Amino acid sequence: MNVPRALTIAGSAARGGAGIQADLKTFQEFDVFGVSAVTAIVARHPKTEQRVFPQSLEAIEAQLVTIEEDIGMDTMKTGMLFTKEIISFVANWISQTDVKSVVVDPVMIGKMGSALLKEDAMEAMRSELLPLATIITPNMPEASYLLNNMELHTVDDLKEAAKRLRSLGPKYVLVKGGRLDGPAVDVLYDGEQFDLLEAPRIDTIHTNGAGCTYSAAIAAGLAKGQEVRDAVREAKKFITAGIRHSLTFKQGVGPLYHAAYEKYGEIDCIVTTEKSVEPVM
Ligand code: PXL
Repeated sequence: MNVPRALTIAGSAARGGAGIQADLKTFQEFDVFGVSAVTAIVARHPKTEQRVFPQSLEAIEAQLVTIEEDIGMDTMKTGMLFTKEIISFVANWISQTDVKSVVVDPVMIGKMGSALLKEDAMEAMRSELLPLATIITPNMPEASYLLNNMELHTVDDLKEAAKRLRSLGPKYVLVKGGRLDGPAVDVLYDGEQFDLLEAPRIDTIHTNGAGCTYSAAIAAGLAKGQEVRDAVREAKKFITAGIRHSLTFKQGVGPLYHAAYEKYGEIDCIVTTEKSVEPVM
């Protein structure tokens, strides 16, 4: 028997709500077989205060070769890559595979405050990884950093950011408006059309892993053969349900609940479409 397969190359989040753990839980919810390559372990040591434990390129390569030889993949996503060396290595590996689609979540800072991308890695992300992406999924701070600190406040700003990010090479750009005032409006852009995906704002701070889960849900849809636009719409509903029913355990920002979409059903998400009007040259 066979089911669609999805690979995540990302960090391990010991708290269980984000990173590799979020990705694999999400793949499972969509009945997609998940495989993983861990780039770094995120957990805080009580004495040394160290929060990120990167893996060697050798360990990352071993995981990727094992997956390629034994399982294969229909689609893949990247999450926390941490260093420019890991980004270059992963970008080079992707360009030599025949994977059908690549979701790049340009992870930079975790909701628990850990720096998940080194400052000197931004350029490698921009020039080596983004051009290989079928879709990139930055939140507002990530979009801003990628665009040299562009100010983002309104949906129109997100649309402008999506246009500029698309000129860096990805086929689709999804700029997520989780930090807007008012409803959570995300902007999807493919060079011709903007889709605005609007979900009600849920009043909670417990959204750890929302970004990882969103991009993993998109990857799961793509693994199953969905079009990008359809995969994004379903993923938006999936994370909105997960945030609405987010979990609170002992301390810190709680994770969203990956089983919520399946368990509690659909959440309304309004999609509006606008053609992009380019100035005539
Ligand atoms: O949500 C961003 C994120 C991504 N990857 C890893 C993380 C986090 C946040 O905690 O730990 C590994």
